Amino acid sequence: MRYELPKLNYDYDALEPYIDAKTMEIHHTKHHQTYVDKLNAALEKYPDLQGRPVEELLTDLPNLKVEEADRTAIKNHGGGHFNHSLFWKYLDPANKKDDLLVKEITSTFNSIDEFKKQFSDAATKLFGSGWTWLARDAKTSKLIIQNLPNQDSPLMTGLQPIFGLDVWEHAYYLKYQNKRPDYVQAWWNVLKFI
Ligand code: MN3
Repeated sequence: MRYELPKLNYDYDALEPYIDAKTMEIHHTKHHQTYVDKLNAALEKYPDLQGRPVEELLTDLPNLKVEEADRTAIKNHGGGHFNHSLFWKYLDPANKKDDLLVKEITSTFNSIDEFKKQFSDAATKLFGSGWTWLARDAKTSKLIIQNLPNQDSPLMTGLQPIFGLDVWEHAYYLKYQNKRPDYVQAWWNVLKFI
């Protein structure tokens, strides 16, 4: 089974003016497609791994019986495929507020505003390319804000991702150029969960 680019439930211009249609189209059809293609290519030698959910590959990454160069490719492109699939899902304009999550965030970070401040701060300070995540520690079930480089996923660190913000320049440069903080602030308007 080959991995496929997931369809979006909304149009590329649905997140305007916060995320522009051109960025959405390139991000989905070029960047995400490339992660999918390269993940498929990395697994060509390993038919037994091809049908596995990408979450499993990432969680199990250190134990996969693969060559080291292929492990790196699975990490980068499997991570890219998984992270972006999640990213599109929670930007769906049809999403409803998740009251339970709002409650949990409020009790962990004191208020939604304080949470947004800490998350935005982390996303703004992340050096280079990567993602800022809200994740859950499976052992303590605590919520954590986590910065990770490249296409690393919280799954690789034993955490369960809830949502993340892509701060690679390809996610915002067309509209926001070097102004990452403006993109981070705009993104809260299209995240419908909280
Ligand atoms: Mn991206």
